[in-house]
Amino acid sequence: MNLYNSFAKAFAENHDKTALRVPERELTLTFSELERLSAQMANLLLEQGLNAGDRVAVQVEKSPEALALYLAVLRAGGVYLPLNTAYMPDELAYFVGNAEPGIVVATQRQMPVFQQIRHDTGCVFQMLTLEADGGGSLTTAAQVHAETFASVERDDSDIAAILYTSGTTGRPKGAMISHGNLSSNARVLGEYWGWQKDDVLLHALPIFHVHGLFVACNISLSQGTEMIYLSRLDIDEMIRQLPASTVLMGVPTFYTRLLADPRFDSELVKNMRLFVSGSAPLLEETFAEFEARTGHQILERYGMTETGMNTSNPLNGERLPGTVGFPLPGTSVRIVDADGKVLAANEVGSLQVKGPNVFAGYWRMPEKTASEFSSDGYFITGDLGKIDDQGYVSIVGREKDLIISGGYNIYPKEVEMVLNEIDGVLESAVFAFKDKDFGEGVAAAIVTDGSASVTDTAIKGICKGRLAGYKLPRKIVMLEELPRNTMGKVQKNILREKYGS
Ligand code: MCA
Ligand code: AMP
Repeated sequence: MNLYNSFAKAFAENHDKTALRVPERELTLTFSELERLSAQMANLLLEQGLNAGDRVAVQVEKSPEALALYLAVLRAGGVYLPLNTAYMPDELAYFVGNAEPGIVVATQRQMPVFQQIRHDTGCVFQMLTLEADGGGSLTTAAQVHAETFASVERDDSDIAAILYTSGTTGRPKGAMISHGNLSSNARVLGEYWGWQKDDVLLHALPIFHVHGLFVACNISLSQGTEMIYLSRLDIDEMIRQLPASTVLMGVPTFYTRLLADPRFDSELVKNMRLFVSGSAPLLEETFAEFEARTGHQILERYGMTETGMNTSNPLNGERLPGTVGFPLPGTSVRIVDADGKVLAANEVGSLQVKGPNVFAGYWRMPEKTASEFSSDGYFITGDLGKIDDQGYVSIVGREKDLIISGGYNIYPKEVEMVLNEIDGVLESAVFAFKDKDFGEGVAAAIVTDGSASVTDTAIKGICKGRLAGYKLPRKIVMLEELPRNTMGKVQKNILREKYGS
């Protein structure tokens, strides 16, 4: 069924309860207000010509209205396509050209960019604006519409959202995520993490990725519980709000930044029930320091855009640092060797998953989809893992060439493609360096033709206009040549060893 219907049930039971508290705007929104606002927006989307299955691309700041828009798209039977606010025009042009949305919602500032994209791609779409303060043509036009809306019928297998993830080829793929994927994952996580009626989630993640939207918001919405909704990670605000919260979800950077603040102590978190970490590896030292400071063990879980959440450390049993816990109920996880043979406990191999959480495939890429599934229907995650004899899963590395910085994924190929186009750059290799704040950062080794104009600053300046901020190389090393093996393949492990710390 339509994912929204599982939220609607919780909304009906919690009509007058606070759904969102937004300290920065001194605003609260009840579940009935959220329902009415999303109904008005859903009516507007239909008036704008949205048909079931049409994509609605959204590049907006985090706001309660942005969350209502997500609900409106679900209710209207559309496909929600959230876009990171950091994406630059070239990146956006690819997503829009590929997904062909019927409607684009963005800030007024971005309108010229989308107008240009409409012109260049020939893609026909309506445009609406939404600002961080909730203003814009979307909310103004929605106001005149009815406050009720009967959700468009959708099956579990119908697509609710497309989220772009990049790839080793540098060409992003749209992961098609179904209503069934999202409702099953939200239900399983709510149960596994012992969600309670009076839980209050402190929400400081962006809502254009799986973690902030499909884990954090979907659980709270389907359980009818309150969110303290911050526009971004602001440690001062978080410290003000922690005493009123019971659950926090974050990437490891959230926890290292909290620990760096002397005000963060056990007294501040005495109301807290659960701290969840994911999207990137949590260092064992962070787990230990956190426990020593607060008495709480961070619960680490593991997921992917294509699969939602796959595994989690237990709520009540032992949370083992350095592991991502057990497969979630209904999800099967296995470790296989290069021939697809299932490996014994503690052996390291390719991690594969199967279950109702696993996505429907890549948008308009049937061959790519087929190549990422085993013949018996397991999704090949590209992560290297092992399962110990108690069943705890650990992620020990990656088969894919991927950098994860502060929870954002960067595929080196995307950055190399931009670097290689710069006049005077002969070749480049992008790799991770260790970063205290973000876990990993983007480094680039560059071979130039010797021109004086190809400086560190010039390269960074050119990249800035072409790539989202978090993808920019922050460390550049100029080399005479790249280290290669006898097959001619660049040895990134050597670059990481020499320049990666
Ligand atoms: C911001 N900057 C970054 C990052 N974020 N650089 C590298 N890595 C980053 N993650 C840069 C900006 O471009 C800017 O550069 C400068 O840092 C300050 O930007 P600002 O926005 O103020 O940064 P911040 O507020 O300190 O943000 C850091 C952050 C944020 C809180 C760690 O990146 C964040 O919220 N990350 C969470 C990402 C996330 O939700 N991932 C889940 C993906 P300049 O100064 O040069 O302009 S879903 C997923 O992975 C799976 C499914 C899963 O398992 O969850
Ligand atoms: P994304 O493409 O943003 O969905 O990122 C998914 C990838 O993030 C996974 O394939 C893993 O490599 C990584 N990841 C997510 N959670 C964890 C975790 N708890 N520990 C280690 N890696 C993780």
